[in-house]
Amino acid sequence: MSLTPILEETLIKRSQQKKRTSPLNYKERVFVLTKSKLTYYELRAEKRFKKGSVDLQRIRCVEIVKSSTTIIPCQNKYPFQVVHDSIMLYIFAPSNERRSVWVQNLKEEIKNNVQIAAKFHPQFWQEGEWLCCGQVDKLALGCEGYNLFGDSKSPAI
Ligand code: 4IP
Ligand code: ZN
Repeated sequence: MSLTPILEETLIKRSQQKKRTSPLNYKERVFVLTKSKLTYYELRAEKRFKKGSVDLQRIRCVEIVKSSTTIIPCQNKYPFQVVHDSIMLYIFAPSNERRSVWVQNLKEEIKNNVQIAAKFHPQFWQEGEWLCCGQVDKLALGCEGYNLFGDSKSPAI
């Protein structure tokens, strides 16, 4: 049952740059959300090859990325962030509507996580700084309070 996909869609991701030497690039991947994981696959010759996976329990924040003043160098222009451990996974949706669907569904699945962030960065980590607050430490504490269901489009009940 937990393997049944909640959402499945081809989106674009930015490389997570887990190592200092990791390249910065953007890849089209098939994302699959289940009750336990967010997994992404490369699609080649109509076959799926798993490239990575995030345990939902490890996610600390899911939110849209405010990017009105940023150039987005890939086709999809509606970014959202999935912060897991100390890693930022930036995913780009093709429309505001699809982004909202992903963000709302992910938030629903992580709402009982123990380690939800108290603060987050509303803009990108880019070229060695946080565009929101100018901090130059990738691990710097977020500069804005994080409310899992505090979004004005979906007020807390
Ligand atoms: C890779 O670049 C891909 O972008 C990987 O994404 C990404 O891993 C790697 O980041 C990055 O080095 P190359 O294909 O040019 O090698 P994908 O796994 O979707 O193919 P992530 O962790 O983002 O999946 P690092 O940080 O793992 O090196
Ligand atoms: Zn910030």
